Amino acid sequence: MGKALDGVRILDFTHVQSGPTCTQLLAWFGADVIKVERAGAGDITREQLRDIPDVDSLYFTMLNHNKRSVTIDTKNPEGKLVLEALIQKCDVLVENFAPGALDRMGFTWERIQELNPKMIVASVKGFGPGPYEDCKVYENVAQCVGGSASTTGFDDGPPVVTGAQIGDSGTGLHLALGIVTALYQRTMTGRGQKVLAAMQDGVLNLCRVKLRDQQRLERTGVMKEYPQYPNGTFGEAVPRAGNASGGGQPGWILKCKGWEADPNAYIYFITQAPVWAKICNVIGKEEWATDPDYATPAARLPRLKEIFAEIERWTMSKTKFEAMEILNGHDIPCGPILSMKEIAEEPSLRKTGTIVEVDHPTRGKYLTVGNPIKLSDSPTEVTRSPLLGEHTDEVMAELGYSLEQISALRVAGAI
Ligand code: CAO
Repeated sequence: MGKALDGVRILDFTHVQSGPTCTQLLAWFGADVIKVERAGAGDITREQLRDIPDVDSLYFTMLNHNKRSVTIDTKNPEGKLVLEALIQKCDVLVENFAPGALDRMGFTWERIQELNPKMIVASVKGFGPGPYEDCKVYENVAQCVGGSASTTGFDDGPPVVTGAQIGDSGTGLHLALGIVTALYQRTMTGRGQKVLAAMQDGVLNLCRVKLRDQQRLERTGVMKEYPQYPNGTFGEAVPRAGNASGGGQPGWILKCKGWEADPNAYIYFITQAPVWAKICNVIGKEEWATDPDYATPAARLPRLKEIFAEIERWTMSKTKFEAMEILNGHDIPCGPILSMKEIAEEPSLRKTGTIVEVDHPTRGKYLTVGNPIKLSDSPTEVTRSPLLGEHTDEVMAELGYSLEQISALRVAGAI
């Protein structure tokens, strides 16, 4: 079966996490992703957080599947010529260098346009145009400047970053959407364009509901679904809401059987209004279904702490999986807190290709997260990440270089 992006060639100038997640997705959709790396070193993540000496780290292998790797010194004059040849041959250049690095290399937007007017140039940067546009940015910086950290954690503690890589992988996802959109527009205009996904913007987009709450707070001074209500105080900015739900159906994380020993013996419980009577039945508080103090969502809001404490008395008598089964039997939305160990071992995730075992020539077998987006006409086969420079000769030959030219460029240190 063909792939959605068959025939699309990506010059992948990305490193670390944000850019590589984007080009990995494009590779999974069928694009030919040619990762350009620095000879001898490569993407810095190849050697970061290594668990096996001298072997590409899981950090690298899990972000660079289905790509080819070529090593080019893009600061070497002859290396620049090779890069020019690649620019002429590819449809999209994706990069997430520090601001200005591509220009300093000599590959400005204007120069790239001269070489290939159809080229789409897609970039991840920390910030969009403005006072911070020249700053380097990593994941947690993005979470802090995008509104996530100030709204995550508990009210009596400091801001907290989340384990979900919303700054890096989240922005990579935004960039991938920008790229396929630009490719679609190009089918009509015939022209390339610049695509920018700033990490601050990407995180803020994912924190959209918190900007909603900022405006609600300014208008009403209080947000009744927040744990600060009714006894705490609200300041000028959206406070940290602990484990409260970000939507209109109050929720909280509750202990389950075994919580004393197991840090993940918890369940997320949502007191969804349409199933309130069923919740009351399950936890043995049938009278709450009709008691005016508990029967309506509005009446429950000032009593959420008491209500969740009562529900927790019930969840503590069940394991998280028992609770999940019973509650779902009544259509009550909930979710066990799954550890990474449990997720890695979950057979249904293996079956759908969301968790995949991959074989690597120097590392052996390892687990990875496969393509989370499933296309019925473009199935994903996850293949291993490339070794550093593994495809240099192959790609050079495709660009029209002879064996002698390739040897000469290697001697010159260009590749
Ligand atoms: N040949 C020769 N030189 C190369 C090369 C190659 N193949 N590939 C890269 N380089 C050079 C670049 O030209 C740059 O040189 P100059 O500084 O002289 O212009 C240099 O390598 C380093 O690039 P960098 O500044 O991007 O790398 P860094 O490690 O200092 O910074 C990072 C890393 C991530 C902070 C920065 O790239 C950045 O802010 N990127 C944008 C935001 C982003 O994506 N952040 C997410 C990172 S994941 O948490």
